[in-house]
Amino acid sequence: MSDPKPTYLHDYRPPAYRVTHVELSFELDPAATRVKASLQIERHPECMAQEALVLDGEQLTLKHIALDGQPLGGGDYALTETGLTVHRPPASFRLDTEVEIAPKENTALEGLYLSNGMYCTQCEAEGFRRITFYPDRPDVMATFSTTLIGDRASLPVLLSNGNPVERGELPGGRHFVTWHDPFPKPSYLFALVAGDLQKVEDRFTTRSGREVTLQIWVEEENLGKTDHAMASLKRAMTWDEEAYGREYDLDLFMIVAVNDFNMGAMENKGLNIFNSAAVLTHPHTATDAAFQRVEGIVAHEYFHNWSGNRVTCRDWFQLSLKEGFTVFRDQCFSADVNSAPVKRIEDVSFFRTAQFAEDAGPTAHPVRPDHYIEIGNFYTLTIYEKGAEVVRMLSNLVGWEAFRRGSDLYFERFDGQAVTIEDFVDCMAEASGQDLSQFMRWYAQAGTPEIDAHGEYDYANAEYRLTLRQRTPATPGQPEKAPLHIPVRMGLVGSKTGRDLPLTLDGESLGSDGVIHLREEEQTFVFTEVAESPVPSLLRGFSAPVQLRFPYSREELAFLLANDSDGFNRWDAGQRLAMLALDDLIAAHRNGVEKVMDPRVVEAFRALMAHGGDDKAVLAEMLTLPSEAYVAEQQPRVDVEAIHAARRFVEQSLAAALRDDFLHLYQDNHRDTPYAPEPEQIGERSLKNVALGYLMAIEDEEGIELARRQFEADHNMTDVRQALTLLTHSSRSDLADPALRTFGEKWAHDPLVMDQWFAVQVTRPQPDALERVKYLMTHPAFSLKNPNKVRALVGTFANQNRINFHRADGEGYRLLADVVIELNRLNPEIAARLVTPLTRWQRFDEARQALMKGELERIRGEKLSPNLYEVIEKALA
Ligand code: B3K
Ligand code: ZN
Repeated sequence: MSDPKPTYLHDYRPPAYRVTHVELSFELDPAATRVKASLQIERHPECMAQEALVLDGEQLTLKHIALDGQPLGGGDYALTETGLTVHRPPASFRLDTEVEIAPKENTALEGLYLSNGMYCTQCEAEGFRRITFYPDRPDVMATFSTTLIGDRASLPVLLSNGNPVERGELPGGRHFVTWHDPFPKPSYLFALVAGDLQKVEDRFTTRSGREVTLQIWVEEENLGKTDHAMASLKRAMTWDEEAYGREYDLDLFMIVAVNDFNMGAMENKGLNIFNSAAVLTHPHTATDAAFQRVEGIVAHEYFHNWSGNRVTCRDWFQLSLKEGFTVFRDQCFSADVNSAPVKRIEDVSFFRTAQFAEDAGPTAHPVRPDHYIEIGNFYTLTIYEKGAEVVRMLSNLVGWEAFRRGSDLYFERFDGQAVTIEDFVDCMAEASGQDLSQFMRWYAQAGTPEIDAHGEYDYANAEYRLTLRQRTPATPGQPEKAPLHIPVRMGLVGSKTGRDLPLTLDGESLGSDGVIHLREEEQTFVFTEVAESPVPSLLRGFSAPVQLRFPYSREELAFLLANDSDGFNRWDAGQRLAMLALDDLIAAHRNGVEKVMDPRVVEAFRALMAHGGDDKAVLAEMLTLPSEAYVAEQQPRVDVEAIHAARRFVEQSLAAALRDDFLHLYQDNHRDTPYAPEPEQIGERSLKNVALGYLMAIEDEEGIELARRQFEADHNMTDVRQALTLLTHSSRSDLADPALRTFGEKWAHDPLVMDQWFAVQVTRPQPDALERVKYLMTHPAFSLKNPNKVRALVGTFANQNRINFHRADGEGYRLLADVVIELNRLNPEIAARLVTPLTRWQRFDEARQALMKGELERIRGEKLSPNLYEVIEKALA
């Protein structure tokens, strides 16, 4: 086969033929499922009569084809590797096809496949073409009627989109159910599930009075793990009515949990399919973080019913239209129902680590890419998270009320249509009366903009002059960048009072917390009537997804950490202060000089613990040092060992200096009240577990005893997992081994808990971690065919155990490449994702660069899937 070819945005043409209605029937069989499709097709009025009908289709065996009931002869159509062409069809007609597919051979988990004996589908983005011949593109929207036929005993439950309209018995112990979905939808939202499942049911009444039945379908042993997802769903339904005026539109909403799934979940109309890890929770099996993740994902998929399903994307270049907007919606939801500052801190800290790295690497792309080889490679942090930051900026620029009007207009104007990012932004411009043309560059330019800021206080004139200079570094294919419209939310904190000073700019009052707009390459903002010399607090709440540099002194950072009225910036000041200390230590390590801890960091931490405010979850974040990955992101060239040693040194120095404070913090926040995934409890647990982490960093005897007791008390998974992690990561095998054994035996039956058992072990800083990964890959609970297992064991090792993955002998790289090569055959989407750490080779020293590139070349020597081909070519370009 020749090299896969890119698809370009500028080549977009509307479809020549539309499908208005689809009738599908499935005779389910693991090796030979029969799919009959009856498509009602119409030629676009502006298309020429000679235009052929081109349908997508992959890995399908055609058994029958007829047009308006007449079987087609060999000269009437042509079959290729990628589809089927019907020559000279009439302007309006019915096309019937019958194909055979083999779900049990499907290890890519795209299209129709089997997971634990249960049939399920994943069609986004281009999986439907592995089910039947179809114009598999999102701008073709049709109503669907689907009949599922299967063995009654082994497949008692048969589900698809919409509402069930008919069911009955068939000869040979089989039965059928027919579903009808009245809402026209693109093929990527099609779904079916068939298996031996049980349901948990609840009800929701929408505010206009529609009674909706809510069902969560799981395997029997998981029946006790659905409460939180159900409660989250109802909260999300209420929230979308209140925040966006959006109601649910069918009588039935179903969620199904499956074990083998490439992503977190999928928003199929009326039938959301979830990775079991994104829906099942129980206090004894899931951590607080997992509870919150489930809540966020349930909400995200539900919100797609409007932002994605009712109004969908014209083509896959517009992916962020639905994903960026929906992530923004789920972030706001989670902020509203939990601690808002913590949600923002968590999101930004993840974003600045992972999305910044993507933007700085060889696969950098804009929020709206202009070409792709494999769209499956574009479900990225840039499309999702940066897309959400762009929508957040829009909402801040126009203000919430205009944003809401713009969103109402968007849903009303485009309901039932497949549209573009311009359509969305135009609604916002129309509703607000603002000119958003420069803002559109955010969608077109890749790379993280950098802002260099500096300020001067003019005592005599009571003026503060703030100069901001923006620059976006070149990214692959985009050497030149134009200036962006960057909203910078800020305050000037009086250095004597510690209070926000009133902001007056060009004679206009901005209040004490205002937004300035950087549009030029360089701009100076002169604030007048500034009564005392200020410390600027810039980019409050991370008001734009940029890297902002300001030459703060450590004293100024400690001052902001103590005084900033913006919770997010207080946290950020602490991170910056810790970063400065880490920088010194990294240099000391490199130069072989003795390491000395900066006493200002110790004092700042002491002050935080003494009076750090009432939000315990925020305090826990403030007491958490930047991760090795984040520190690496801030270095011009990553020095793996120095970063690890420096961070460890800071952690241990803080623990030694503040040992009693950490001990008290632990004791004050340790509870044995029954577990609830509620903000207050979560905050207490976070704080206590951060404190325990410090005590264990110096293997304090009392700390060890607390960790042991916390593990043995077995009160909830958050506490157990943290204790297990700390014991496993300690230098003492007499602590690690018994705990791992107890945990592994106790949970051998629960795949989601075993994933955690894997992750805990492969993040060990000890030098045996790599051998452990290899050993665990032979464990009966591991399987390369299950994406959760691959992520828990190999993904966690490569992304979170930096010191061992980047071993100087290159064994970590070799291991990852071996797994990627195997997955290239089994599951290309997962293979292309997993290889990411190797693509970042430019960031490391020459010896590591050579080793990483060597492994990429070795992968390139294989017969590659388009997914991996695209990533490897970019990485080696
Ligand atoms: N829309 C799905 C993503 C599916 C991607 C598959 N290649 C999940 C989500 O964003 O909600
Ligand atoms: Zn989504």
